[in-house]
Amino acid sequence: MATASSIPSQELLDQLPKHLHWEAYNIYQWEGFWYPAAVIRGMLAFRSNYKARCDDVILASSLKTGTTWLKALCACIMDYHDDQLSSKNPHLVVKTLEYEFAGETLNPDDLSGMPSPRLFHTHLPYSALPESIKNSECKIVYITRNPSDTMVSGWHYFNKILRRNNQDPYPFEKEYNNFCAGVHSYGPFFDHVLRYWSESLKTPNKILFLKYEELKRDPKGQVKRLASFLGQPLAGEDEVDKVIWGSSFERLKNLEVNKNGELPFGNVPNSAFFRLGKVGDWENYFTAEMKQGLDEITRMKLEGSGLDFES
Ligand code: PAP
Repeated sequence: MATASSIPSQELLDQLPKHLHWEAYNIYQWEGFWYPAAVIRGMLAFRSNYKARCDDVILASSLKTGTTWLKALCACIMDYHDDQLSSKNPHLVVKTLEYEFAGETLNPDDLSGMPSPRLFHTHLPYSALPESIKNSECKIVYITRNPSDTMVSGWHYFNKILRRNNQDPYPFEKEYNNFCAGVHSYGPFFDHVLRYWSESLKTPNKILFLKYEELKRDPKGQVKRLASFLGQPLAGEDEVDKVIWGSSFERLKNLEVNKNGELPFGNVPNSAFFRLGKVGDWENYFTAEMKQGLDEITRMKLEGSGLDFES
């Protein structure tokens, strides 16, 4: 198996466009998207080693758009009688593949020995997925969120994990500018979203496109849609309600397992994934000019795509 430790070399990384993320570490532009070095290494190992099965389910998202929620929802739907979420953070129940490959915690035997259907996640853009995921019959579920709330959520998250020792918060305006310029981990946000959107229009039986705000507004309708897409239609309203409660922010945030401890990859506190869980928090942070600016970028980027966001 190609390991993630040495490829690409630091020498090669040094030739790429780079940006100092949050005064903490470099992110590099690779094939149009920005990543930390470890993620590039994990992505390359993932691409050369992952063999999709036709019944795999791959969840996909850019950062802070509802990943934790989608992992929990799918774990509830696909593992209905075994509530793993009560004792494990959703990110340990459904692993993010490029992180696993970066940490070399997955080997071919682990992967090939897993029973079907396998459920995984990736933050990678569509263009960076392994060919076997694109070409097999496996399913992809993508979740996105309005860009203003995504940006605010990311600012809180990185303050929590990168500014730990009573440091001042990272300037909000700087993060806003980076987000608008597309220079952030797994960015540009709009390129990430639009490619999955257009692929979902071309192959709706392969890619389901979900929005955080729609899940909030119509959880029953969206959960039924998700379960049917996964080939696991829920038997009745009770089952739908159980999935909604089992994966809910209110439940997960208050579980001991999510109040304490850290994830192994990046030493991220489990609690960092559960902050507010609402639509529209941007209003508490954006100036009128900021909202107007990001709305204008959103309008230009989405023009003609048929995609829109609620905020
Ligand atoms: P990730 O990409 O790093 O995995 P992700 O889960 O996409 O993060 O985003 C975290 C956001 O989802 C947080 O939003 P906030 O900062 O605006 O509060 C988090 O609170 C929210 N979140 C986590 N779990 C749930 C859930 N079960 N239901 C609704 N929102 C959730």
